[in-house]
Amino acid sequence: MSHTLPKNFLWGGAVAAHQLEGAWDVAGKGVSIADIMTVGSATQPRQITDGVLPGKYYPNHKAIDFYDRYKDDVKLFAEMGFKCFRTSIAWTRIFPNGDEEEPNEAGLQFYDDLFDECLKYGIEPVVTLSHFEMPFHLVKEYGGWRNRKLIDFFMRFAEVCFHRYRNKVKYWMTFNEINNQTNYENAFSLMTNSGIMPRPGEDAQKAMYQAAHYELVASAKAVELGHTINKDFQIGNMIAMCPIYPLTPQPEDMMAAERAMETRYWFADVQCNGQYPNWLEAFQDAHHYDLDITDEDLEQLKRGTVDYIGFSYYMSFATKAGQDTTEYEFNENTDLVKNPYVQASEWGWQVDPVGLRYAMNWMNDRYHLPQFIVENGLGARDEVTADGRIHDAYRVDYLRKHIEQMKAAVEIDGVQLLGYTPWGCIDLVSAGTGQMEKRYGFIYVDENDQGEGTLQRSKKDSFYWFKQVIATNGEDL
Ligand code: P53
Repeated sequence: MSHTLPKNFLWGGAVAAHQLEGAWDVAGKGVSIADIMTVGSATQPRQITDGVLPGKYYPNHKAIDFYDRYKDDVKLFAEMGFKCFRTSIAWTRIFPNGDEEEPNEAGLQFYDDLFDECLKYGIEPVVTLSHFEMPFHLVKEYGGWRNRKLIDFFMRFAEVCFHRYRNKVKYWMTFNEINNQTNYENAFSLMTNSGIMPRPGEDAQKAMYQAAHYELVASAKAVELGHTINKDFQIGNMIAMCPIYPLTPQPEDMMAAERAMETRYWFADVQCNGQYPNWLEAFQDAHHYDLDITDEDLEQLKRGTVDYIGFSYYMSFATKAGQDTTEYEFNENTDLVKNPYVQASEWGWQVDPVGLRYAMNWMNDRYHLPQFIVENGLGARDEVTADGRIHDAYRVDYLRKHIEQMKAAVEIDGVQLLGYTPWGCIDLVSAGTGQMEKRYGFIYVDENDQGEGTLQRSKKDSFYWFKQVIATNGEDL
């Protein structure tokens, strides 16, 4: 067992197209679901509007204008010593409405240029196909992922991307945080994962299970197809990993936490093991859901298991048993409780570095696959001091503690880990709130929640710290 991180460990940073590119209607790009979400705050959810309405502020339209500034930004990533850069391909740059036959060449060219710019510095692109930014047209015309046709539209997009970038991109992921929709009562989760706005009287939980099934079939198809286009492709899933602890050692609490974990992570069971877990089949039968799941689909799931598990890790959750101690049905909207042993951020995210090591071990025991931490970080307010610097010791503290636990998981527990890409390596638009001032970056961007500012980039203290971490392969924290 290695007692250090592997030599070729992929240090880097992570972003998603819609959160930083801007240029939302440039060069043929279509309207995505991110383009119809307004700005919110820690207490005020983002509004999801029916199209782009006049008089509303949509922060993703401009974002940080990475589309025009990517050369300068990639240069800063190179200066930090990045070995890889995780981003997504905006589906609407390639297929503006999602149901076209032919892709948009200008969109394809943009990612060719971006990937070339990364490769010039020896930075390997790590690419998510679908990261909360599907074409809005597919929501309006087809009902989003409620509709089996979405599998074909997604596959057209995936095939074009795999083929076009087959010699530039080796590491891929299919759907970002596919399991966030466990919280099917949350409008944001259902929209970002599945393009679903619940209809009056609709059973949102059932709609979620149907949509997730189609996405899982599409994910498996993409894995299988990708390997025929380039056998060296490494194609992963992407899970939002928030381990769920029992609030007390009371057996019923333990059982509630167990079922909560099953409910939040069965998506990974399907993608890694190639089949639905037994409890879920029983659950869906008990609810008389009668979903459209064919034998052919189930065969497809078996043929498209992933090469690695990509996951985000920000926080842990806790739960306790409710009245129902037979079924233990977990409703993420109502069944989470505060953990008294950890502190939460201003946005209520419970900071728990040990939870990262726990989660890595949990997944390792369950899936026996390499892992890739493709998001981790602290959303916080930063202050530019009189000397023009940003002293973000709190961010360094957060990342250091998580890297320590990550190293323990690798060096002591034997987890195979491909890399570590902290989220929002350059400040960008928050997915959850649409804010700029919930910042994650090593690089500060001068822009506020209303989109005002010069967009100028500056290096925070954490920039120099992370550079040293990479240079010493995680030895000097
Ligand atoms: P923001 C919820 C729980 C965990 C991760 O999130 C989540 C979410 C959705 O908000 O999202 C991931 O920007 C996601 C990124 C996102 C990042 O975490 O809400 O993959 O797109 O920006 C951080 O602070």
